Amino acid sequence: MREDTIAAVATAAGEGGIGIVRISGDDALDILNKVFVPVSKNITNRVLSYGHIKDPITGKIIDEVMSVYMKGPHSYTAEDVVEIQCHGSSVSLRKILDLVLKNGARLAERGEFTKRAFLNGRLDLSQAEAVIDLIKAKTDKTFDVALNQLEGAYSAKIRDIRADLVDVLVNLTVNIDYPDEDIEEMTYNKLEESLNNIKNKIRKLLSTADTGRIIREGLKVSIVGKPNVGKSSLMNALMGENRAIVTDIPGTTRDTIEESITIKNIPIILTDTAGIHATDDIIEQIGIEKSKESFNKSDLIIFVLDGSKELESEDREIIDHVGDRKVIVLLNKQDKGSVVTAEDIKNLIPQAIVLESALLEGRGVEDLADAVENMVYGGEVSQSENLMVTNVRHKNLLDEGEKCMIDALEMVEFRQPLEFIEIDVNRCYEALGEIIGETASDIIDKVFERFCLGK
Ligand SMILES: Nc1nc2c(ncn2[C@@H]2O[C@H](COP(=O)(O)OP(=O)(O)OP(=O)(O)O)[C@@H](O)[C@H]2O)c(=O)[nH]1
Ligand SMILES: [Mg+2]
Repeated sequence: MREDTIAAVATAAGEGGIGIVRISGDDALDILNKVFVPVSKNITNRVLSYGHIKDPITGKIIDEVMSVYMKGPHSYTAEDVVEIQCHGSSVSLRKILDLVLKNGARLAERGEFTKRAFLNGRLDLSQAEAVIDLIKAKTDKTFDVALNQLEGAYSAKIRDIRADLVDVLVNLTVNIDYPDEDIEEMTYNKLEESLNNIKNKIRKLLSTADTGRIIREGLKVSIVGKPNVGKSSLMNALMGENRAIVTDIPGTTRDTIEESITIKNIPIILTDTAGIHATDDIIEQIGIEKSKESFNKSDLIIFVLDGSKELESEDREIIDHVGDRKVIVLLNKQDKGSVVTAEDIKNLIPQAIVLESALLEGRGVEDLADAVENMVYGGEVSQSENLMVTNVRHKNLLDEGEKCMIDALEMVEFRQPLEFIEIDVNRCYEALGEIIGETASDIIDKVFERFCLGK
């Protein structure tokens, strides 16, 4: 079946040195020939050609451009692709796109170029998803992990586990269908070993999911504490600029301030909050409500205390609120003395990481950055690892696969019939297949809806 030829502006909105209109489909070259007049040579596969975009009806020149034709299947979509590089003005881009649409293309939907690359078998689903992540990456690390996924290392892991599952399935089927034949006897012990092995491989991937999510979406961090302890000073120190107002008047920050920053290559969504305490001031009250909200939504709390003074009831109230959450306690104002000790805090919040600082003198920020890094990469994941589960859809499917293996192992333990075990092994195989798009159907549309136009 002949597919429509699609077109869209592939570069970001706004002004730029150049802008690109991309066309993909069987008519791409025809359309280019209608609207493009090369100055010298004819159009050659994969060679940039200089010339003008000219309306074939009015004869009016629209822009001076470079065009390239990439014959399928060696192109982004695996179809014939044309890219027209014009001046990066929204006027030029709009006019060229209009002309291309008038001459036989239709406007591409979100992610339709990448969807075609997937449907044409050039990318699997997890690779296509990596394209969105690459485009949206804000830190080197996010980019590297996405690139690794695009290059197929991640899919290879999934395929490897699926190959193990196929081995098990084949053995199961043979034993179910020909129980009396003289073939390799599938003992329950052997089955147990294979299933355990698969379960462990899935578990290992899943152990990267927490870090993976943070790498992709950013770590939500809230700076909390009673008024005047140095929360805004910390915000400014971490940002390297005077973003928040700092004064010696308690209650300076009345509204929450949210900023995106990067600490040790980890994307962080940092919120400075209003000092939590009892107040009659209505504006401050609203601010404090927002502080509590941010507190509850964050992945990590940085709880700032004035370490040079005894703990007050306001500090204790916040301590109660912390509960068993992830928290770094910063004993600030060490230049004025250290009255509160790490031990005092540990007795009240056992899971806390306690650090000392004197933000006025710029002391303690580096230790804090190290602590955040350790927390994110803590456990089994290392900074250097670029193979991670960053996608919630993948995580859910891996969770499901793991559960199937646990259920199957339980049945093996109780020597249940092989037919029952096969159902779980099959389901696991399907769940992992959905990650790379091999059994997916309706989910595919959902995935591509998340793309931007022109990609
Ligand atoms: N001596 C000393 N003063 C500090 C230190 N850190 C911050 N301060 C001072 O403490 C005062 C309050 O700092 P902020 O950063 O505004 O405190 P805050 O927690 O944001 O206060 P609110 O917004 O009112 O809740 C300012 O005068 C800071 O200069 C420190 O390490 N030592
Ligand atoms: Mg403040």
